[in-house]
Amino acid sequence: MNREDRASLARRASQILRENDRGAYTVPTKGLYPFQWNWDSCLTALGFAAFDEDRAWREMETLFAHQWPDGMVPHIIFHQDDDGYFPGPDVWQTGRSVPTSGITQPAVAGFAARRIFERSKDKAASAARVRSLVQKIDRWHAFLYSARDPRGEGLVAIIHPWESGRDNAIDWDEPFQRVPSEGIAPYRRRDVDHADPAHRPTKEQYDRYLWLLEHFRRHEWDNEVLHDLSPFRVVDPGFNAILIRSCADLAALAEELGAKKVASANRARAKKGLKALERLWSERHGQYLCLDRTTESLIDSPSVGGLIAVFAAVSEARAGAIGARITEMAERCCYVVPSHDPADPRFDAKRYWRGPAWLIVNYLISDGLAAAGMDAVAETIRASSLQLIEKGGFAEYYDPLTGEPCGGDRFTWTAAMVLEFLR
Ligand code: 9WN
Repeated sequence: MNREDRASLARRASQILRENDRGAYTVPTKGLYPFQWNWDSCLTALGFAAFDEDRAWREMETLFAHQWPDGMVPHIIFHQDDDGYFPGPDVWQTGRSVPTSGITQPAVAGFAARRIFERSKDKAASAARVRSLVQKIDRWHAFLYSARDPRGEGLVAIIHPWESGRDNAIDWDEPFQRVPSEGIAPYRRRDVDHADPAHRPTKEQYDRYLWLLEHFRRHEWDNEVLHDLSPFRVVDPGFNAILIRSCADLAALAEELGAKKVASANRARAKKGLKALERLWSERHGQYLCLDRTTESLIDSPSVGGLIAVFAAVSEARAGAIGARITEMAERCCYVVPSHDPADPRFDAKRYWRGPAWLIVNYLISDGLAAAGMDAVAETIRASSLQLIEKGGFAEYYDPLTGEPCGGDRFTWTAAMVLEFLR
C-alpha cells in the first residue's frame, strides 16, 4: 500500500469514528448497537488518540463514570432511550441512575490507558487526566479477582458469554447445556432486524443468555453471590490474558505516576495470573483452551480465545506455538485470524464468533506476537487485516475464507484498529 492509499484509509477510518461519536462516547455502529459498550470504547479510544487525544480520554472517562460501587464496569451504558436493541434497560433493571447492564466485558482499559499515555504529546495534561482513571481501573481489577475468582486461583471466570465479548463462541456450547431456558419472559430480538439472522447467535443461545440475565436479576445483581450461583462459570484464556496484560500495563503506568500501591498490587496480580494461565495450556492443540469451572475440565474447542492469550507476556515457547498455529491456519484460509479453527467441523465461516475474523482480535494477537519478537507472524496478521478492509470496508467481522464483510457496517472499533495498524 503506498502513502496515498494509507492516508486515504486513515481518513475514512477517522470519518467513521466521527460519525459514531455521540459527544462523550461512541456507539459501535448505528442501528445495531446504539449505546456505549465497554471494550469497544477502550479500543476506540486508541483510534481517537491518533487525531484527538482529549476525545480519547473522554471516551474512557465516560465509561468509568458508570463504574458500580463494587468496582464492576458494566458492559453496556444505556445513555439514551433506543428500542432498537434488545435486551434494553427495562430487561436488565440494574437500578442505576443512568441505566447499565449488569455484567462486564474484557478489561482492556489498563492496556489502552498506558498506550495512549505513552504516545501522548502533552504528558502533563494527560497525567492529570489519567491519574484518576488509574485508580478506577485498579478497582475494576480488584473486583474481577475477588468476585470472579473467589477461591483465589489467579484465574477469573466469566458468568455470561456476553462477558467474554465472544458471544456465541463454540467454547460455550458444552457449558451452555447446563443452562436452562424454561420460564423466561417472552421477548423479541432486534439484532435480526439489522443483521442477517444466519450470521447471528441462534434462538436457543438467546434463550439461555436471557435465562442467565433473569437469574442474576432475581439475585439483585449482587456480585458477592453471582459467581457461585451461576450454572455458567467459564475461565476464558482470552479474557484472562487481556486482564493480565492490563494489570501489567496499569502497574507500569502507576509506577510512572508515583502510585506505588496500585503498581505493586497490579504487578502481583499479573504475576499470579500468568502462572495460573498455564493450567489452560493444551499440548494436543498447541494453544490454550477454556476451562469449565463447574466441572474443572478443559473444553475441547480450539478457538481464538486460546490465541488471544499471547496478548499477555506468556513464555517464548507458548508464544512460538501460538505463532505457529496462526501461520499454519493462514495456509488454510485466505484471511487470518479465524475465531475458530476451520479444521474443526463445528467451524462456521459467517456466524459471528464461530469462525469469522475480527480486527480487534487481530490487533490484540499481533501486538502480543510482536512483543514476543515474532514480527513476521504479526505482520501477516496486520497485512491480512488491511486487505480485509480494502476489499470489504469497515465491517463488524469477516468471513475468513472469502473476505466477505458481515454484521454491522461502518463499525467503530474496526475503524479504530485500522488507525492502529496504520501507525
Ligand atoms: C452483546 C458491541 C458488542 C461487542 C461484543 C459483540 C457484540 C453484543 C450483542 O457487540 O455483543 O454485548 O448484542 O451481540 O459480541 O464483543 O462488544 O460491538
